[in-house]
This record gives sequence, C-alpha cells and structure tokens, in this order.
Amino acid sequence: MIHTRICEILGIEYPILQGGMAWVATAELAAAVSNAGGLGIIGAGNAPADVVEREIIKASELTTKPFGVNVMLLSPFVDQVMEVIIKHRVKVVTTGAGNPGKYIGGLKEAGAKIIPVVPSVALAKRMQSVGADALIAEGTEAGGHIGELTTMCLVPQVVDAVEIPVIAAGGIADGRGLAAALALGAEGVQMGTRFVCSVECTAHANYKEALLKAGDRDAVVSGRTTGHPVRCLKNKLTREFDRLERAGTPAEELEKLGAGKLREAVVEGNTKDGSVMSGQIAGLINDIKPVKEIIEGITKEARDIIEITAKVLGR
Ligand code: TUI
Repeated sequence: MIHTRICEILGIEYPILQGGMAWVATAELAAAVSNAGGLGIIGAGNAPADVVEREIIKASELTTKPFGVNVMLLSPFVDQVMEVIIKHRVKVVTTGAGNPGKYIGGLKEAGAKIIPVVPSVALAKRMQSVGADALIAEGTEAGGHIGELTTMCLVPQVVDAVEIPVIAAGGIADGRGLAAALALGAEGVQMGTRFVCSVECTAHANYKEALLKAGDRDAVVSGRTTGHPVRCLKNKLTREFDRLERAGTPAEELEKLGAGKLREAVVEGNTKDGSVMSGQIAGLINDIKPVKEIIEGITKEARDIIEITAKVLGR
C-alpha cells in the first residue's frame, strides 16, 4: 500500500484523486473511482446548482465511500453550487480557476475538507493560511484551464512552502508519474485524462477515441490572450481559435466562440468542432480500462519502482 496523510484526511485507500472535469466527471465516474478506493470527484463546471444536486444524489446512491465535488470558480452559479454542497454535506470540495477563500469558512462549518487547486506558491500559502486541508498543485501539463508552471517545478516549491499535504496533478497517468510525484514530496496525485479513458467514464466514445489516438504534441493551448488559457487536442476549433487570436479578436468574442464547445465534444462526440480538453499525457494512454484496474495498476507500478530504486541504492 502507499499510505499518506491524504488517505487519512479523506478516508480513502489509495492517494489517488480523479480530476473534477466539467461534463466528464459525472456521478457514475466519481462513484466508480470512490468504490475502487480513490477519491471520485463530480465536476460542477458551469452547471446550475440543481444539476449538480442531482449528481450528488446519484453519487450517494452509487457509493457509500467518500466522494467530492469540484467547483469551477468562474461559473456564474458558484454561490448556489456551494449551497447544495453544504446542504448535502459533501465530504470533499476541490476548487479550480480561482481563489476560493470566501467559501472556506462555510464549507468547513459543514464538515467538508477543502482542497483548492493552486498554480503558484503565493496562492498555496494563502490557502493554507485561510484553512485549506490540502492543496492540489497542478502543472501546465494538465488539460482544460491551466497555469504556467510545470508539475516538476511547481510541486516541490509548493511542498516546501506549506505544511499541509500536497497532491500533484498535470502530466500523471501511470505508476512512474505517481512515483515521481511522491519523489517531489507530494502525498497523492490527481489524474484527469487517464480517467476519461476508463470504462466507467460516460464521455462519448469519440472523445475517448481522440485521446487514445493523440500523440505527444497534440494537446495544445488556446486562449492565452483571453487570460483563460485552455489545453485541448488540436482540431478545427483550436485552429480557428488560433487564427482569430492572431488577428487580434477581442477576448469577449473568443470566449463566445468557446461557449458550449466542451459539451459538444463530451456529450455529442463532435471532436472536430468541439473542445476536446486533454492533458499532455494523452500520448501515453493507449487503452480504456476499468477504473479499478487503473488505480490498482498505477499503485503496483509505483510500488515496484520505489522498491527497485531502493534495491539499486542497496537499501
Ligand atoms: O480548473 C481547472 N481546469 C479547468 S476549469 C475548466 S472550465 C473552463 N472553461 C473555459 C475557460 C475556463 C475554464 C476546464 N478546466 N484546473 C484547476 C486550475 N486552477 N488550473 C489553474 C487554476 C487556477 C488559476 C488561477 C487556480 C487559481 C487561480 O488563482 C488566481 C487567483 O485569483 O489568485
């Protein structure tokens, strides 16, 4: 077993979290990950509170294990989503795309563990000081909305800056990634793209197929000029976005072009015109497996690496 403070705090068996990906991280996927001993997380994305509430209820029916909800802080429905999270006493809340400081008090009062995604040391320190239970240090290798620093540089700097446990994310999809994260001082990992390519993930087959086909340089960044850079697989949409960005199209127009595109790819399977959010690690993923096999395989591989390394060192 690989047992860390993350397992203790969250009441889970493996220190593996599933990223709370909008549209992709449904109750089905989250419950499967929690049932397999990791932490499944429902992605609230831009969904209204009643939709998130239904997912929370569904996940509670599918698992008795702890699960979380990811709150995307750019969503217009954040306040109402936080209310349903508190109402249903969700055990774990992760946040992305902003500073969740003003919500931490209320969530803690409701007994939730709060784990913000941080792209920098500064935000990591601030989150620790306002009561975060742990942090997710997510490198720019990740899919979707991203920060600037790589996982390799961000994780050890965050680990050194705080006392609370740190979870590494961005660019992790196998046991080598988990072992590397532990070597950087992280006490767990969060994976998104790897869990999209699982049997239990409800994303359209075309979306999974696009990830399986992707090579090492296919996950590109769009929207740097909007202030909200997003990593997706290269397709007709990203090429059009690039063209408009180069032509100096105003941010609001670009944001409009992006609206609804994630749903188009994930739900309808339109991987040409839709937004196929993906991490850089997609090139490493070549199969669709049950969540339990993913989690157990990665843990075993990481353990083997750590044991072999110890032997090489004569320990
Ligand atoms: O949030 C994510 N990944 C996401 S959110 C998303 S939905 C979306 N769609 C279009 C535009 C924007 C979002 C798709 N993927 N990952 C966690 C993450 N959080 N990455 C980076 C950050 C972050 C950035 C700045 C967290 C905090 C932050 O703070 C700024 C501040 O206010 O201090």
